Amino acid sequence: MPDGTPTQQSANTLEHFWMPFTANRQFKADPRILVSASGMHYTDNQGREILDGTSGMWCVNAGHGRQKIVDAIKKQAESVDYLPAFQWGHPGAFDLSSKLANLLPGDLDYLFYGNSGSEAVDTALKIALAYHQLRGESQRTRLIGRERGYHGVGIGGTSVGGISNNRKQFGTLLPSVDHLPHTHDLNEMAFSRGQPTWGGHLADDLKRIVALHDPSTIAAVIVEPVAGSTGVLVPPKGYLEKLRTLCDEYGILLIFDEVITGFGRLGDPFAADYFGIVPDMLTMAKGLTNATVPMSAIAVHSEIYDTFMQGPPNMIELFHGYTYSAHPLACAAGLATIEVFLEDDLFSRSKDLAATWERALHSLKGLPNVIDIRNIGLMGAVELVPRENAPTARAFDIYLACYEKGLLVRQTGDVIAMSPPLIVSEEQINEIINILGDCISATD
Ligand code: PXG
Repeated sequence: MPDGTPTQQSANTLEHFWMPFTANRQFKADPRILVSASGMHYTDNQGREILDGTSGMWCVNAGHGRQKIVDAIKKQAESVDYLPAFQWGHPGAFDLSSKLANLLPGDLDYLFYGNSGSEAVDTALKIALAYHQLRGESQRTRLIGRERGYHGVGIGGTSVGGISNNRKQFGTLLPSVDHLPHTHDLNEMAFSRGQPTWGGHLADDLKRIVALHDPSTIAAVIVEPVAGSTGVLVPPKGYLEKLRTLCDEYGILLIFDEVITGFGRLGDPFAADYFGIVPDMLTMAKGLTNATVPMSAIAVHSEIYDTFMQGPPNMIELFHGYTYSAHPLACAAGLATIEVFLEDDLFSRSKDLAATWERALHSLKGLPNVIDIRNIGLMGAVELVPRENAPTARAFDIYLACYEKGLLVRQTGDVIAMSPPLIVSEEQINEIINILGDCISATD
């Protein structure tokens, strides 16, 4: 309506919400509406319980409706709801930063905040460019991502990302970007358990990129330690180690995008701990607040922070930030999330469950159309043969069938991906795998 008054007709329609990364018309013809969540389960608007096999979207790592986090958010909203993020501080922001610095490996001691993984990635890329400029190497402007990488939907993250559907609608994107090859090869690594033994040499492709562009033009390499969105691509043995060595050799910053792998997904606070490799910057989001309040963070090496702290002390050092950077509600949620993780030993829980998860997942080998199963920590994926002339349709049908049977999984391409909350029980792992197995068997 021109005057903005909702009509009777539109009040209850699904029409006006333009849903993200969703086939809007298909969804609105047959909607799936979730109305509440607790622990390991959602409840839909028909009153059915849905077992959460994906922690929402890789983010509700401590399980739904954690009272301590809810209470902390409430308390914060009642004391300071908001304050200017630039030139003002509140205790929660400093407290959360100190706690994260303690939790993070190596000298990743300084935290900058955004509200989403996408903002964290674009922030990290901008910090990389500014860092080199401050050091007198302003020609280092090239950013290296990886095929099948997902780094959110900002213009920077889309540019370094390696998913063609996410790129093709948006023109040329950033100009100075190149991509490493992805690390997945079904001929060499199908049904690997944990890290594949083949493929470490693929990191050497960075030498080719460096030879083409010259190292003096490259600012940063960004990778997900384990690629999540494109279907749990586990890094081959030796791959991340080699990337670290090459980046050091060429003066290139290494950024780990831990938006999915952070906060206990692999059985350590971060994948950097799990693999024993410390990047120069690390992005996190999702599990940071158990997904209750949007928040992301970029952890930087102290040497990077110190490089920015050289000019006159009254000058702003980094012309970057968001209205909601370190939002008080998000900081309260982040602090309470860390407490819940420590109280319930959730940072290491994936390690305890990884063998059970791996065994259960790989029991699906041999089911119709299954061409790969892969896992690490509490992440797992089952890849299916695409239907002729209908790529992704089989996995989508399986995804819908799982929902009908009360299980939430993720579908990406012809892959079903899973990442249950870290509070999952062994019985629930079996339930997830049994439902998924039944749905795979029942789908043509
Ligand atoms: N980096 C990584 C590694 C991610 O996985 C982002 C950045 C962007 O985060 P935001 O908060 O801007 O969405 C992500 C997000 C899926 C799925 O099903 C994955 C993500 C988001 C939505 C769905 O795989 N990852």
